[in-house]
Amino acid sequence: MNNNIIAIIAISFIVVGSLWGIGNLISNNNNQLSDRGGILLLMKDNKFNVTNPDIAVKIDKPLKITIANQDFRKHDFIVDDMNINTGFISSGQEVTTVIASDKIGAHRYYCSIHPGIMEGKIIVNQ
Ligand SMILES: [Cu+2]
Repeated sequence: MNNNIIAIIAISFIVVGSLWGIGNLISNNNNQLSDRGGILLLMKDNKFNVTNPDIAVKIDKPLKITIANQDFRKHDFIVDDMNINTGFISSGQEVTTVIASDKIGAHRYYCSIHPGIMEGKIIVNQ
C-alpha cells in the first residue's frame, strides 16, 4: 500500500516535470521571429526577450516589430531617435510598430518605467 503511494507520487513528479519542460520549450519559441513577419519582443520579468537583445535593421528598410507584454505590470517601448513611443502596454496587451532609419548607427530602446534594466540597442547597418 505504501509502495503504491510512493509510486504515484514519483509518477506525479515526472509528469509535472515533463509539462514544465514542454512549457519552457514553447515559451522559448515565442522569443524567436514572429510568424506574422518581423520581430517579436516579449516583455517579461522586467526584460525584453530575457537578454535585452541588439536589434539589427538595414538602413532604409522598415522592420515590423511587435512588443508583447507578458509581465504582470505595465511597460512601454521607446526609441527617442526614431520618435517611437508605444505608451503604456498593459499586461497581456501588445503593440506593433515599425523601426526605420536612414542613418547608420546605434539607437537606444528602453522602457521608461525601468530604464537601465529594460533597455538595449537598435543597430542600423548598411
Ligand atoms: Cu518596464
